[in-house]
Amino acid sequence: DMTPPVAAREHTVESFTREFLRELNFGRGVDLDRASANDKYMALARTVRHYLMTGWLETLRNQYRDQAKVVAYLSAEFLLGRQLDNNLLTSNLEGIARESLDQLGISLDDLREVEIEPGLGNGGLGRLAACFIDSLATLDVPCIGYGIRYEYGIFKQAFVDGHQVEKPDTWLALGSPWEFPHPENAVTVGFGGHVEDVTDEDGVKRRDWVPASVVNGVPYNYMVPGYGTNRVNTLRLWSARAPKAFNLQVFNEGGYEEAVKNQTFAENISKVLYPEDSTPQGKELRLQQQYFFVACSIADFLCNVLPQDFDLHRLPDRITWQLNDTHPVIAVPELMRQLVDLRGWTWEDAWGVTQKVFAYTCHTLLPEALEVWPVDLLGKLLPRHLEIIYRINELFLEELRDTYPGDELKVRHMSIIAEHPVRAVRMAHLATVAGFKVNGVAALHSELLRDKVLSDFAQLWPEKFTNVTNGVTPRRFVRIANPSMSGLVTEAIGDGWIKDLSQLSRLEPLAEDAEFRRRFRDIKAANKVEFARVLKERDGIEIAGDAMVDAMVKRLHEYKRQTLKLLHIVSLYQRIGSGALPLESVTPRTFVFGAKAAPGYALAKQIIALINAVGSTINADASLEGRLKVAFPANYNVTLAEKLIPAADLSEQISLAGKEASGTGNMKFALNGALTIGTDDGANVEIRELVGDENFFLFGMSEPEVADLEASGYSPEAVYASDPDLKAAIDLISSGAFSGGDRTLHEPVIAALLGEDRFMALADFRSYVDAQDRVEAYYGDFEAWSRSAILNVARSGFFSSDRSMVDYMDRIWGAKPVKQNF
Ligand code: 26V
Repeated sequence: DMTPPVAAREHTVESFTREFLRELNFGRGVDLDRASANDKYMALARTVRHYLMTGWLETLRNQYRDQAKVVAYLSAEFLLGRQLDNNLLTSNLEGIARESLDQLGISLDDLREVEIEPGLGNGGLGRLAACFIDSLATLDVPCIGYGIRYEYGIFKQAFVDGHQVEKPDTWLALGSPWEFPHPENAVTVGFGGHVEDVTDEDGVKRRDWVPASVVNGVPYNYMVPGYGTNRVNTLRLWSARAPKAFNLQVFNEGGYEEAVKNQTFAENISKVLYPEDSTPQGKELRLQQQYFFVACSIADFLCNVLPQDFDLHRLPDRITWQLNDTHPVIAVPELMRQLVDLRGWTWEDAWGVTQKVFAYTCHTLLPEALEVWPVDLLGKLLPRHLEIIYRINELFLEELRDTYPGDELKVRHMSIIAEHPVRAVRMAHLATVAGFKVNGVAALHSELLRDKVLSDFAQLWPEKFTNVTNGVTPRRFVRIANPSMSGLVTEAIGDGWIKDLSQLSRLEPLAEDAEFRRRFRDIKAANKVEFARVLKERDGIEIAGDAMVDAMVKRLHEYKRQTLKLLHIVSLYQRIGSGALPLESVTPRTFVFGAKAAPGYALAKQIIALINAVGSTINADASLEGRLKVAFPANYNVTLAEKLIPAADLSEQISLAGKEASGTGNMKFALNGALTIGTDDGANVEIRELVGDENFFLFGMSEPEVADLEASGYSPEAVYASDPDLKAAIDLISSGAFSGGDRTLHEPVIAALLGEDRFMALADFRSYVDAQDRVEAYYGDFEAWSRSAILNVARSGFFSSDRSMVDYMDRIWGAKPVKQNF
């Protein structure tokens, strides 16, 4: 009998209480009166997990029986956020759990605060992966997420004198109740060594990789429950271990130190998430991580997920490997090795299958973010894979020379191997050659990929290129994060929107209903009070409960232009101080920043220090009467996002046009009734198209205008000299007004702006400040603002990740939902 102790529909307070106490007593070994908050949280998590178990087992059983086509989402990052709320929602237990705990004198809300979020991602790319697996489960699509169980996730950010300091993220310290380790299913992965020619019994010659060391990958399974369905998919994260057998052998040779060294080598691999976002550092350990999780995942799928007797020639009917950026692209030569070296397939057969199972999503446009691996490094770590890549390239270049005879320049440009500055593998080219589809993450981004970044490839294979605009899960980012607004929406249009976000359009007429607008405003106001409470408790930051909340939250990067936001704030401050702007005319505003800088990105860290310096000066200036505040809570993460976004009035999406691939924060804000001030970039383009010009504050150059200005020669100095407000703002910073008179402290930031200003913040300053004036004027008309806010919600249903997943199914995967009976 496979039925777990708790049946799926046994949803009573009594049974819940029984399960909870059983977990507390037998699982934790404590009595209720002695239990710590962590004990109670752990017991609660285990209890909720039991209720999801029936669905998980049934999903696995059905998949084993039906062998439906599976999507394997290969991603080095899954930025999951807290699990308890989502799992309470999908198991339909929130009310029952609350009541049960109430009866025991425990507050559910207190226990929710105990959970430490798994921060296994940097930002947009990792969070997108988490939204996608949520949507696939909800849509009843068979999916396995494959990734890395980092022992330390994204660093914990602290500020010391306004400067970022990184601390280790010890998310596993108090135990991790959601994971299921399976050491008995460990997979072995090789590294280093050399390649030999061997001839097997039948006289067939093969290349044989003899690794110098091996590492075990232990799978940790996580439930990925769908909403409103019995399906529970699996996220499988790999943790690296030293294999016992290997150690023993070295021990026997008396090499204790060697043995321990190998242990360290192995366990370092999944030790820590690389905190670089968009500038790959080319570190050996990172390549080890990439190969480690990819090799584990492919072996797992071929040997454990597929039936023993499965004919791998039919692999394309069973799986698509979706490559989340180039991080997992080493999967391509790994699958070739599996088929050619380990199973004796011909190159042609293996390549035929390989070309039908991989699809590649590109998430960037910045040239410096495109991964390349020097062949020295790759060849040392993965000698056989390098040979396979060379062979793939050789055949590809032959094809190119046939198509474009005599055009060696084109051949050189398109080659998988770059020759300068060092010989290196261009992972995006490898992904594009091997993948049957290549997609960008928003309409503009996909267009630019096709016409600029990968234009040669798009010319050769136009049908390979497609777009799938990103989306976000409405469960976490609306239903859970914004329960009050969700209640209002459900009251108005029913709860179908949670699974079919396009239904939000039915709210449109209510934008004209004064009573509805009032209730909508009241909810926003209450969310602000709640956000203010959280900031006070979490960070000791005090903000007004009723000021406009103007939010810019995203990784710190020059292209995202936090400096442009800062120049606006400084300019306001300067104009108020000089008397040019009467204080009474300024709308009370809280400028909220959230941003981590990559630890090695010096300028980004200086920008953080400058934001904090401006913030402390403004916040301490009594002459402002508290009208302007800067709140920069440290360690912005998914948990804080869920509090901030429902409270926001204004969403800052101000990247230089043509640089932000999509953005997903922009979607979350719009769905929670914030208006966007933004450039014509990434998914902003589509947001504005859908919500309408009247409900969006557009500013700045368009992408073609940026290209023109770049071509004609951009001079930030000239812009500085010609705009008195801009000049005054920059001069105020240079004067040391925010650094106790020190004129050198913030000089590097100013020098970057006045020198190259790579992302043209100065060029867009005037247009940005003018748009902010329009924001101020519009905000004063609170009925008009509320109408626009409601229309933002009503018209943003497109940005559900459920819709993104349907697009992936239609345009890329050919996978279909498989409904399960309840
Ligand atoms: C990430 C990393 C992380 C580790 C070190 C090396 C390395 C190299 C490149 C990258 C690329 C990061 C790309 C990325 O995160 N793109 C973001 O993807 C979001 C989801 O599609 C999208 O909304 C953002 O606009 C885009 O910047």
